[in-house]
Amino acid sequence: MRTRAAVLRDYNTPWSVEEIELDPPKRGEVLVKMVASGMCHSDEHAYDGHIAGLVPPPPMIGGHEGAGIVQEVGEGVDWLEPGDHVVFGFIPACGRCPSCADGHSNLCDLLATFTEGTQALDATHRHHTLDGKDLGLMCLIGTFAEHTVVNEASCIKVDKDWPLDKGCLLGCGVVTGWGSAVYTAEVEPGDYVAVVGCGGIGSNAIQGAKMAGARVIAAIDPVEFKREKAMEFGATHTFASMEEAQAALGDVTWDRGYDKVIMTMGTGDGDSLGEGFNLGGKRAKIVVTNLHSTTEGSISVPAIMLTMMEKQLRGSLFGSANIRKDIPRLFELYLAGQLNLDDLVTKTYTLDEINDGYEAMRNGENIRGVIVYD
Ligand code: CXF
Ligand code: ZN
Repeated sequence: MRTRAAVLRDYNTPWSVEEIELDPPKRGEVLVKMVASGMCHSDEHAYDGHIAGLVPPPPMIGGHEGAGIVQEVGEGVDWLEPGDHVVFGFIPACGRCPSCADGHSNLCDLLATFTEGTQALDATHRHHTLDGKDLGLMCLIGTFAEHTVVNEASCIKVDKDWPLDKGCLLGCGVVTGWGSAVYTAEVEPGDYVAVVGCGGIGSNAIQGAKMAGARVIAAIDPVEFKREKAMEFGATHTFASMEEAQAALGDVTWDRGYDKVIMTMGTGDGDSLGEGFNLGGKRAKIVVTNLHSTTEGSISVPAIMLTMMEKQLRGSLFGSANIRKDIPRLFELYLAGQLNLDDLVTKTYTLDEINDGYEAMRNGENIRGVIVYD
């Protein structure tokens, strides 16, 4: 069939919204008509080449935070049928690999296929340009498309009454941020928490820290609008920079430092991580959720403090969460009024407006831009 998608034709060139050829689903695959897709910063990293080697090279279809309606299922898919509503997990969960079996499906072995962005079944492509070139898929899903074909391992079935234009955010940003606080940082009642970077991930780290009972949540971001939103999501203090936060450690943390520091900047870098590390106190967990460039080879951390203060540096992928447990769970928290998804969506766009959405991200105007399909 023919459909339309936003294709990255080359690094640092605007997303090309074009007709593509889409093959039918094979065994274990599903054809989905997209309803909505969040515009995460990681697609910007794919665009600018910061995570080259981790995601498919151009030409590729972007987007990894989406939800839609099943149109057709391939052979052997017996738990989904046309009409079912699904949210995609940006990391598939095969259920069979050691990580899945061990309860860490966010590290599913299918992650190894991210680099090529081919189908998990047979390492071939279902998406092609009209002149016959294969198109890789961001995170094996490619949600910047009106229709896509994905492996069933990426699908989470949700109730048909639940709003997919908000639920799409659960596929990456919301669970990643919330889980960074709740699971990776293990925020406890009374904790002093710093969240560095208050976009789509950081806003949800703040919500997670609040839900877990943090006493202080310091939101650190240079953009005033994001600091204002952070207060609405549950921050108790705001700072324009880590330097400012460092200067206020005496006032805010009795000079003890933060118990948890969660790094959720647009792009991480070694020096910033060092600054974040220094905000932590004794036994602090410093959580690295934001992506650093794949070419970065060092970080600036005073390693002596790993020993003398027992500080802990922890990485976090998808907030150490589990797509099958946490996507429905957070959707229910939203429906119960306990998690705010509505205010995460600053602006909606059509697929044709995708470059405007990313321009707004670069200008710090959006917490999340969301593409809504017809
Ligand atoms: C990233 C993780 C690395 C691959 C691309 C997606 N996470 C979420 O934004
Ligand atoms: Zn993402």
